[in-house]
Amino acid sequence: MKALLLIDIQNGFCPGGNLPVPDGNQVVPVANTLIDSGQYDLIVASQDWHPAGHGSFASAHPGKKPFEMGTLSGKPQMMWPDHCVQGTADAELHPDLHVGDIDFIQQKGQNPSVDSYSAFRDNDQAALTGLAAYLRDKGVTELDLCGLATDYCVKFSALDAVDMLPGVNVRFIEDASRGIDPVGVKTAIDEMRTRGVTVIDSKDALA
Ligand code: VGL
Ligand code: ZN
Repeated sequence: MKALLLIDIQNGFCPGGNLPVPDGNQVVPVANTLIDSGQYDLIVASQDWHPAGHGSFASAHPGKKPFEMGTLSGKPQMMWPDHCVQGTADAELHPDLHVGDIDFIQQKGQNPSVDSYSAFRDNDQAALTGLAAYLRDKGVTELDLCGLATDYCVKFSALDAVDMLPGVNVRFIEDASRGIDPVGVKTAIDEMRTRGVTVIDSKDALA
């Protein structure tokens, strides 16, 4: 059972959004090719889905500016611009993404007092989203993932997939992903590789 996991391909992370990833929109045609390829038995997307005033927003911390470090529930936390607020256009999946072929959407980041980069669990690892159980129940043995942003939500989701889905072959599709910071992207890819994630391009996934 082979699954594709599309991470946070949302307006908010594309140019024009509130937390734009450079060239984030360029993952959409590649993701669509993967969706349409017939290679996958199951297609899942994650959706960053914050309440207004979420604790990861700089605006919730007087004196803090976006992209500074701050704290949230006593732990270091990157201060983000307000983004992907529930029910806003910023939180919608990209309008060109072939959403009609997505089997399940896993929302995350609803708890205002903890961030959730991973589609599998909150950053403090206390609360699970349920995605690991869902994929296990479906009998997934191979998981390809891609999307936005490589150095945050894609990386943390890939590492959690390795940890929480023992025996599942996890692959990161590099050309179907974009990151926030070029140095962070390089480090993230090295870390994924070291932890057992296979790094591929979409042509490898389609072969
Ligand atoms: C993300 C920062 C904050 C992501 C989500 O999708 O990579 N990054 N929220
Ligand atoms: Zn977020």
